[in-house]
Amino acid sequence: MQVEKYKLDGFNNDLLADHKRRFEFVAADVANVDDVLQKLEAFQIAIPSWALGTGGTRFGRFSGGGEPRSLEEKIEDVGVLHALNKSSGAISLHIPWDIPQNHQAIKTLAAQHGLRFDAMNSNTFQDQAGAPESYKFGSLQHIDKAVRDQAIAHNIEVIKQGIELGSKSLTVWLADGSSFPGQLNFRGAFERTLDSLKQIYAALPDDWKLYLEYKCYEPNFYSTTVADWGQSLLYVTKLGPKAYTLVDLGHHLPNANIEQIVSLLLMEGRLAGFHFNDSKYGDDDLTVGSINPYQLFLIFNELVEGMDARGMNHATDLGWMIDASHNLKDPIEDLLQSIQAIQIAYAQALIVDKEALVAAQKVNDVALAQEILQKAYRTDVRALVSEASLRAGGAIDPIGAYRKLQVRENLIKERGAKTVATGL
Ligand code: LRH
Ligand code: MN
Ligand code: MN
Repeated sequence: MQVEKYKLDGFNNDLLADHKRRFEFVAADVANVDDVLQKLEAFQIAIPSWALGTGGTRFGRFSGGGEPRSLEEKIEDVGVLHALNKSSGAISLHIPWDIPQNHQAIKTLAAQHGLRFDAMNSNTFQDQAGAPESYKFGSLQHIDKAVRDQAIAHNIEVIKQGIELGSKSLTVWLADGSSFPGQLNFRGAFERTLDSLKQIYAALPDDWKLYLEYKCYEPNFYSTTVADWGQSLLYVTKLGPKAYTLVDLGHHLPNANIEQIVSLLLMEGRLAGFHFNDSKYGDDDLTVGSINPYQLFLIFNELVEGMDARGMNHATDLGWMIDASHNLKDPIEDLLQSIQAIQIAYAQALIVDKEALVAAQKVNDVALAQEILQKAYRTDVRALVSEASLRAGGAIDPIGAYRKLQVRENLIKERGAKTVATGL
């Protein structure tokens, strides 16, 4: 399934007059509009291969039709997303949910869709068929060296797969921990995990990064061996300059001040990047911006401020990825909504009057500082996001185009109504 350009152009033409009116209205109020548009165009967010099928819960999974049945079809789906919004130019693979058979062919297919391979994700939280050792009591932390060695070898294998595909980073997320007091010696678990991570780190090519993702709980319910940003930072500092802390928005205890965490990790030069999603209760993996868009804006406000302070390139110096998958929605529509929410928050952060904010902070004008942030947050920047997409060759309204062009209907025709994507 390809999004045909002439059909997309036709769709855009119908919306153009209305879009122009809305764009000019907001652009009149934005001093740095060209800069904002350029930055929005450059900003690409990777799509995880596991989000292209309908997500499930442990109580069931209700498959949608036309789900991708192979890695090739997942790449095609990300190609559809990217054709529609020109902002999804990368795919992130989870090994062994995705096992590339012919790396060159997979690379060529991705390139045909304008995609590159983002971070590779290893998986030592599920037992694999035929594997001699079990991860029931952990992987890199395991008391038994044979289990640790198997998990280390798996991570090194994932790096090798990534090298073949042109990826430049490995994301390690560990389910390791304990579910009952007394089960684990915390210090022992930390030391063994660090030792295992050191062996993986030693196999990283020079131009690669290791992203260590933290999560406060689940699947373990008493302790997690990389539970929060402090613990991740401790590991990565001990590992070396190629190791960074990855922030998944759903991996914090309720009400955590994620924007402050982001600011300090950036300050230390240890922020790897993000797994974007939203949540109300736990690691809900809901559509980005669907529950707390103000928090997302505040995070982007810290990102823009902190990256500019360090002279970083917004588009390329951190890893940007979605980690959401849903049970009820069409996965492609869900991802289009997530990308748009990220772009909105980013655009709003770009239009914050930074000089005025610094001046307000200097004189402790608390009310004014809040006004300055909220002025940006309350600006309807959707026409800026649409304009960036249009200029890059995408749709003014990606979800509208997806529906009008009947993409899902076509995918069902091609793949069948009862397909089940591989993955979580
Ligand atoms: C863990 C996690 C991690 C995994 C993904 C499937 O909750 O966020 O990033 O790789 O989910
Ligand atoms: Mn994640
Ligand atoms: Mn998660």
